Amino acid sequence: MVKKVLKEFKVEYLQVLDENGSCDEALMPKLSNDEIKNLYEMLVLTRVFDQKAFNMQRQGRLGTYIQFKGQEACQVGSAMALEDKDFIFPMYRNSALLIARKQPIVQVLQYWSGDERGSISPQNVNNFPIAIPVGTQTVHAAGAAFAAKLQGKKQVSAVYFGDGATSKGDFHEAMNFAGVFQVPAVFICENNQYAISVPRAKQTHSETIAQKAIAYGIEGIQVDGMDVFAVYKAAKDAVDKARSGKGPTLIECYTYRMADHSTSDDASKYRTKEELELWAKKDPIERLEKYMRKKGLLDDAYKNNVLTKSQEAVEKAVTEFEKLPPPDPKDIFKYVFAEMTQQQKEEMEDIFG
Ligand SMILES: Cc1ncc(C[n+]2csc(CCOP(=O)(O)OP(=O)(O)O)c2C)c(N)n1
Repeated sequence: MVKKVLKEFKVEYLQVLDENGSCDEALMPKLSNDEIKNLYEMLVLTRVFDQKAFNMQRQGRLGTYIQFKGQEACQVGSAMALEDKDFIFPMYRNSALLIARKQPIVQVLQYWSGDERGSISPQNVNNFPIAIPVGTQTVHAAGAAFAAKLQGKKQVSAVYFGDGATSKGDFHEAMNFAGVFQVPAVFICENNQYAISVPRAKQTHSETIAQKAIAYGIEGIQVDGMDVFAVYKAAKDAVDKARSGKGPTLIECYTYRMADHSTSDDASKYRTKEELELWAKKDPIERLEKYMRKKGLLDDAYKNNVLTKSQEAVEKAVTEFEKLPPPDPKDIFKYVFAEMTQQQKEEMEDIFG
């Protein structure tokens, strides 16, 4: 009997910056001091936004809101690796990604108040609307990437999803399609350890999410998702690879949701304070601050200035948002399909005359 040894299901793990802010210089991606500062400023801005949006929901000034606290580096780091012309396919936890991709904060607030106008992408930036159904955006991204390939356009599709989404059929179909047709797509899984209350260990028996790529003949890598340099490096490599026609990549960002699943959840019912404290030590912003302080890129004055400026920018957007006229309720019918069905037209007529 001939025994064949299959390649081990192992994938690379990448960390550049550790919890103490010490950097592995050999792995450090090429970033200027200004680019490092831009990353830091975006991390702070998005965290300030997240807290403000949460507070507004509690005050009844915003609809259901999904926090991303803890996951900023996954979204900000990967956004920086993309060009404006590239496509992003965000999920509900991606407000930080949208802000980093030039979606005005006013519009992100509009989205979370149920105003469809919040989903309109700025000119010259290809931001798709947020997907609420888990995993559906993965197939959209594979399709858009295929279209770009057929049209000979050097555009990359980046799609974002959680660990839970990797149990969906959509994920399988998208990964399979992307592998077969070698489309220019980057699959970014923010493995935040939970799908609402379902812990990752009950979600999949795979040791890593990244290794799922092997089954589709795609390259997979696991990165420290609390390390903005590691995320940026893996994303940049994957985006460059996709753009040069060398196919898709799956990046698993190993991270943690430091907030509840949503404003309708209470995570203390299914995870411990100790666990949260353990992950808080890995905080992406504090880690980068430590590094920047050592490098002479950050002092207290700069840090306070970044915080104040971020608060001002968010407050300005909130004021603007709250002055906007409410959306037309007919929009509920108008944007489900490209054109309204007869039934929708009748329902709209019944309600609004
Ligand atoms: C198709 C579909 N099924 C179920 C839900 C309900 N639901 C909302 S969020 C969620 C968990 C998703 O977890 P994960 O993919 O890990 O992303 P995370 O929320 O942790 O970022 C579920 C099951 C949904 N939105 N869509």
